[in-house]
Amino acid sequence: MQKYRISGSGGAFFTCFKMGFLLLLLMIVGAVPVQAEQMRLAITGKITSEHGAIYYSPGDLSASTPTEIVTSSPWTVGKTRFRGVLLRDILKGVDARGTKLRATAIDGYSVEIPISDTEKYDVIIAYKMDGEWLENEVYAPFWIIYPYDSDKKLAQEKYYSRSIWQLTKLTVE
Ligand SMILES: Nc1nc2c(c(=O)[nH]1)N[C@H]1C(S)=C(S)[C@@H](COP(=O)(O)O)O[C@H]1N2
Ligand SMILES: [Mo]
Repeated sequence: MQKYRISGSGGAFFTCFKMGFLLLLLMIVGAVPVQAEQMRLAITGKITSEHGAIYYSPGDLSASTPTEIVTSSPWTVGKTRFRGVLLRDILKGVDARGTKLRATAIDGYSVEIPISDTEKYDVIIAYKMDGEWLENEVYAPFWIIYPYDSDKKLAQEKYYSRSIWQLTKLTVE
């Protein structure tokens, strides 16, 4: 009867262990670029860009002049401090020539935003909330915020529905 080769099976065990470790490492390394890719805002459509789109990470936007909106909202308790960049300034920066924006989020949600909103109100693309970067898998990377408390008209469904979180794409139309 053949005996089990203890050292052999031990070797197999360690090979398996090492392979598992390698696989785990590959999964982690592989996941990073995918996430980083998702964590950007692409602006496309009627803009001036050599490559058809302009990309901004939260870090990129935080280098621009910030605007803060302290407001209550349907999603937060009490007053929340949102920090971001004025949407009208971002549109000016990409030389947007259109009348509306098609905004799209990671979760598949999509909504149309008239560009006139950005002229009437200080709408921001927020990247921080109460001093913290927007949390991954909840609102990150960006969230369109209106100053809801500043005008009674803004505290309604029409503007809440335009307050798209997990925003990753704006198409100027
Ligand atoms: N990414 C994303 N943003 C979104 C939504 C959504 O499902 N996904 N819902 C929108 C709608 S329709 C409204 S009215 C408000 C409020 O959504 P809630 O009532 O589900 O919080 O968020 C808006 N922003
Ligand atoms: Mo809604």
